[in-house]
Amino acid sequence: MSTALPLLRHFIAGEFVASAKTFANISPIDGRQLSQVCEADAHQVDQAVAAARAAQAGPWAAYSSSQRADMLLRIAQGIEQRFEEFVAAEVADTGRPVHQARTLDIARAVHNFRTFAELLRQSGGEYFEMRAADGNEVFSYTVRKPHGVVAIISPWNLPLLLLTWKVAPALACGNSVVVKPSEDSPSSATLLAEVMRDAGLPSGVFNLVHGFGPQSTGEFLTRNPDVDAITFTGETRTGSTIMKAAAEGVREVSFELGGKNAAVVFADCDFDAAVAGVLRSSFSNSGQVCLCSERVYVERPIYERFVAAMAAGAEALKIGYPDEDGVNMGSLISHKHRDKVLGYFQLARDEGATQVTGGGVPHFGDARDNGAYVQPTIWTGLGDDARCMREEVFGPVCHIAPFDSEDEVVRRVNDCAYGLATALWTRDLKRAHQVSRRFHVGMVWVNTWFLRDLRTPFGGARLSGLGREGGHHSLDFYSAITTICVNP
Ligand code: NAD
Ligand code: 6OD
Repeated sequence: MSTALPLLRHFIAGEFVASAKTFANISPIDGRQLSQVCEADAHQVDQAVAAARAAQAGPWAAYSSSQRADMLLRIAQGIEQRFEEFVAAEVADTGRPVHQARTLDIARAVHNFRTFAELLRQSGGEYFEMRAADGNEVFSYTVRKPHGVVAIISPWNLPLLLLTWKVAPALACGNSVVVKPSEDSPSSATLLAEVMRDAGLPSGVFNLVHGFGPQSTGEFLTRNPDVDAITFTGETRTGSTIMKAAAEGVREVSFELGGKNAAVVFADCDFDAAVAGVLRSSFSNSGQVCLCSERVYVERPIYERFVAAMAAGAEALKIGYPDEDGVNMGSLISHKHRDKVLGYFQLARDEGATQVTGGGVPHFGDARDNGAYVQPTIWTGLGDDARCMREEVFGPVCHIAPFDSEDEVVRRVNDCAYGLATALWTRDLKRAHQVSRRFHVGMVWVNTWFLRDLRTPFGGARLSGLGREGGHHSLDFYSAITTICVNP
């Protein structure tokens, strides 16, 4: 007896609606089809934007900032109440270990709503006094207003975490949103729409449209002239395309894009902590985190020992089913992405890399052989100009190279088109402070990685992005500020 697959629908003006056109959502765990997903056409995208516009100017505009903060807390609570459903949805779509979905992805989604509720309550305007030419004491102050309709386009690598990181501050500032999650991870966003409805968010404030990017839902959304601001996380090339669309109408944009991040390990580091840290920063989420370290530079006196320890650590990582005991790594997001990663494995060999470990596809002898797995992989021996040293792979892979001086490693790290993050491992904190500010990146970690206080600014330099979100930087992006000058 065959069971009908779930149909994931759009959420427009407070209703779940279907499309004539659909596509298959395939789990990368074992190649099983999870659901059929609707693909929004241009008309449905326009309806979502119109619903967002009407709700923003209507019922949502009547909410005070304190009422909006209460709403964010209800949404956080709604996710918590269905926590395990969100975990299951995220795991099935992406293949990540269950413990990661619990402790990082879904936990952070809850935290995103709570943090921006709190920030909203604490945020205020600016106030200045000056004496005018006639001797009068005039004062100026600022007020924040929503932009109106914000389009949020998100990737598949940390689906709910990255989506809610933008939805929470956008709603906090009084905007309505139209969100388009990645076609490769549509499930948790659909659950989020149910949570929004059940939390009592006015219809039309949160709209969800599923589909692809070019010549599909994503492009229709960015081209809609009634969208006031666009926030996007994804590939640099896509960001560039979206920027062209946003130029029409001079719309606000915020971009979190690709990276080719470095880890720098000085000889005075806590060796075991550095090995554990770089294993994490290279292989977490199967290397599919924009902040992952694909270039590792190690000071020469500890280079050979470090490479050996990394190889042993990578070989000890357990790849498997998301709910297996002790599993460290799941699958990649899709077979298409695996083909891209395997293409880089081959390119590295062609470019003359020494493959220290990995480089292939694990064999399981069960349904996982239909999944999208690759081995954690370490290369050495590539020159800094190799394509594998310059292009983002976005898989569980790093290249380890030796260095001899601080100036040399700063120059090599900065010789990169991207500028997202660098991780530094040293016991010398004076040096850490001095070196950190020399990197042309948005974020430097010292003796840690991916530790994020949501109040801090987040974003990239160069091809890694435009603008900053996080804390009041998010409130700044998601609101328009008016200055009012009063001569009393
Ligand atoms: P992607 O750019 O292919 O897709 C991201 C989203 O954009 C998807 O929803 C997709 O459907 C949509 N899209 C694609 N083309 C579009 C178009 N022409 N118009 C409108 N929408 C379009 O990226 P991806 O493969 O989903 O994600 C991986 C990339 O994201 C990596 O490069 C990674 O570094 C980057 N990333 C960056 C950050 C960061 O914070 N800087 C965070 C996560 C991921
Ligand atoms: O921690 C965050 O809020 C954030 N934006 C992380 C980005 C991870 C990239 O894959």
